[in-house]
Amino acid sequence: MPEFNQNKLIALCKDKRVLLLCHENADLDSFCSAAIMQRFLDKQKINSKIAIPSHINEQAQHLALTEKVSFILNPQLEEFDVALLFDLNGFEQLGKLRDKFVLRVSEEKLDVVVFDHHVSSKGCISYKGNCMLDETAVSTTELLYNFLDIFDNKMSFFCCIGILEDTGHFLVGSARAFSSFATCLKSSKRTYSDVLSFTKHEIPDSERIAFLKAAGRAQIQVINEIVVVTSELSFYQSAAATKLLSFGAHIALVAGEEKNSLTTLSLRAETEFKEKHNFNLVKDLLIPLQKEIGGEIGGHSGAAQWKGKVQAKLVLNSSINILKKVLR
Ligand SMILES: [Mn+2]
Repeated sequence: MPEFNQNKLIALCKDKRVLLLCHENADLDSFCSAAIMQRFLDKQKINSKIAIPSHINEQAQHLALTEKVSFILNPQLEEFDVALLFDLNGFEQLGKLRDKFVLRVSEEKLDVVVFDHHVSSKGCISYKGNCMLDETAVSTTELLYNFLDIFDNKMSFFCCIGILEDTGHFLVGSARAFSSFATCLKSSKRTYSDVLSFTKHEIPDSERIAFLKAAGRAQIQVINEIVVVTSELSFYQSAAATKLLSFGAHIALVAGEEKNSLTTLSLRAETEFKEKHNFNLVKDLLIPLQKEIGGEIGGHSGAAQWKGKVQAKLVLNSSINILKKVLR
């Protein structure tokens, strides 16, 4: 991969129409990353627009309103020369924008730079190889903190929010992540409770009921002393998988079919188990699963997702069969 750095980024964006694009259903990490980049580019006298394909999640929207960061929905791609992508490295996460985006890129009318911290088997999706991918960063905001050499108060505050959100309030972490967080919190001139207030998650009743249903439907398998739980839900698969870990599973798999018979499988692996067994949900389970039944995959070693048009039961069966081989 050719080396990409801050100077190349500035040269690429200078006097261009720059789009800062979050993934569909933009979350705090993706949105805060775009906001950090906008402030950095402002200081270089480069104008940019933050955009989201069609939906922003509740927490990111709250942050946008409170911190007065404006954004647009469904951007017109013809109006931009450069697109910087945050927290994604796959066109499938662009929602409705995907086809037009792929077209503009293939016609070489849109230069793309990717900033992402997810585990990826894709390499770089930018045709010029302009990618900043670091799967050791706990959030895309932390990746930007390492990448950019100018970081003001507000950028530091946004960095903290991305780190706290994507580590699930430090359920996962690294010495570097704690250090980045501490440094950024200090330079943000804000308090820890300010950061916490943006990452709070109110649980709606529908989600509470979904958790209880997931627990009720749980199927427990012990593979070589490793507790694997599977369950089925049409919504809230990822939150339910996290809950099943807290009930005692080492690995939790929750699958469900939504409309258009599209199935989502959310996977979680407990940190201690993962480290002891050097286990990685993407490399050890999702990549073999994709080879077997297709679909689209993404995520990290301890939290990942599969999407495709295969029945939930079949997806769970295939996953268990792969785990039986891997965990021996
Ligand atoms: Mn992220």
